[in-house]
Amino acid sequence: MKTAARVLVAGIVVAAGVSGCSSSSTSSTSAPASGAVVEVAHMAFTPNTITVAAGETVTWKFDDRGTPHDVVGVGDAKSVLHSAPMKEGTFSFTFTQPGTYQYLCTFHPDMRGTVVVR
Ligand SMILES: [Cu+2]
Repeated sequence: MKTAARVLVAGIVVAAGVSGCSSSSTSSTSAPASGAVVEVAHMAFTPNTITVAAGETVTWKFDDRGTPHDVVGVGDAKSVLHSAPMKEGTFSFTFTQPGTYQYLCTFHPDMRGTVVVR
């Protein structure tokens, strides 16, 4: 628990894998360091829906044992949110406009996720 706070300060949330803690209470954080991480593994985006503040960066962390995935916006989001296919590594996108952004993996269209920007 206290380790999580320390990791947030360091800004390396990716390495910690924020599995246990809900990120919904961090919206008032003044630091611009990105805290929103979506894990791309086991044929799914986790968490499936993530809420961030406008100006915040979401990082997708790809690690699905050699299975390629991507992050492509649905509808209007398609022109802005578009990662390369990745088997591992990270893709980051900074959301500046409030709204609801739905996205999917073009390899596996059943893999879907949502980013809510306030
Ligand atoms: Cu996929």
